[in-house]
Amino acid sequence: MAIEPNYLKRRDLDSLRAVEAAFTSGPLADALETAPDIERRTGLTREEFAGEYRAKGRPVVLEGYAANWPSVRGWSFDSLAERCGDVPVVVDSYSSAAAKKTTFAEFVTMLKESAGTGAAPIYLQEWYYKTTTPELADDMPELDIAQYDFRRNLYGDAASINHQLWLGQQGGITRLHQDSYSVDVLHAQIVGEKLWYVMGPDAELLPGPDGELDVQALLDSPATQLTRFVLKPGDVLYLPAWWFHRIVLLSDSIGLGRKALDEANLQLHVRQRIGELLALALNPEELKVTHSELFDVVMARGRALAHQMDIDLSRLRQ
Ligand SMILES: O=C(O)CCC(=O)C(=O)O
Repeated sequence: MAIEPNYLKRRDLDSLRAVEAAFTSGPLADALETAPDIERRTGLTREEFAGEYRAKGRPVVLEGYAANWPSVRGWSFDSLAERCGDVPVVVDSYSSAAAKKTTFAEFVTMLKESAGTGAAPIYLQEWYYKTTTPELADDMPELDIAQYDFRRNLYGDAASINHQLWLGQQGGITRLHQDSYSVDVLHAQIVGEKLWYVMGPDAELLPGPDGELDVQALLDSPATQLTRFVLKPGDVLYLPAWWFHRIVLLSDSIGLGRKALDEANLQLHVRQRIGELLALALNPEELKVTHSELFDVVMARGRALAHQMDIDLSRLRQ
């Protein structure tokens, strides 16, 4: 098995913990206090977005771009619990030790009961709500700036548009990662506020000569391009493919992970999808060990994709 030298890209639990530790104390944590804000724009047209940001691979926050969405105007945890209380969900799915199957109503009750108790914050991450509650999508109209998403051509509209919700409690964290399958991040903030830490796609955290992680070399490298910024309700973030991001919930928060595949990344996307499916089919036992925190998440993603593409998993040929 090849060992990934860059700790920012490793998915084993010890490496994930080492990177988290670097974010919470030491030189990286100090540098984050004064890291610059991301570029922010208001009133950007679709053409300006495409020419000034997407074509140049420049991250940007489009302030208030989704401010008129019904979800931004009207959603709360309680109103969602009324609409989809019986729906089964897996909370804390990004942690194999904490993951718990429950219902949406129970998740909201857990949030209320644990608030202020000092218990670990609860996070419903990467929720594929469309497999159970597709009507919620009506409150999150398609973004015109996301029309370039080539996944439409590959998988059809149902499988590509507005499908991941992230709902969690103040203090919840999504660890540093790059998105899978070479997709761009388009993230719309719906309720509450989130703090994002972002690094460029070529950022590297490697062990130094003493064997300890060389955080100073990460900070000194121009490739790191560290930024930190807050997303507020109605804001839409664009991060080109492979940019690293880590998220901290500043309040109870709901966000939509839109994602979009640039046609320029199509070949890589398809190779990564096929690679993942072959690894899952042919080597699941090893993956459960090497990717303990990701295995069930990847299976849930696969099930959601199959559902949305109407694929019958009991047949080899459709
Ligand atoms: O909001 C979060 O906690 C994570 C969102 C994310 O990683 C994404 O949309 O790509």
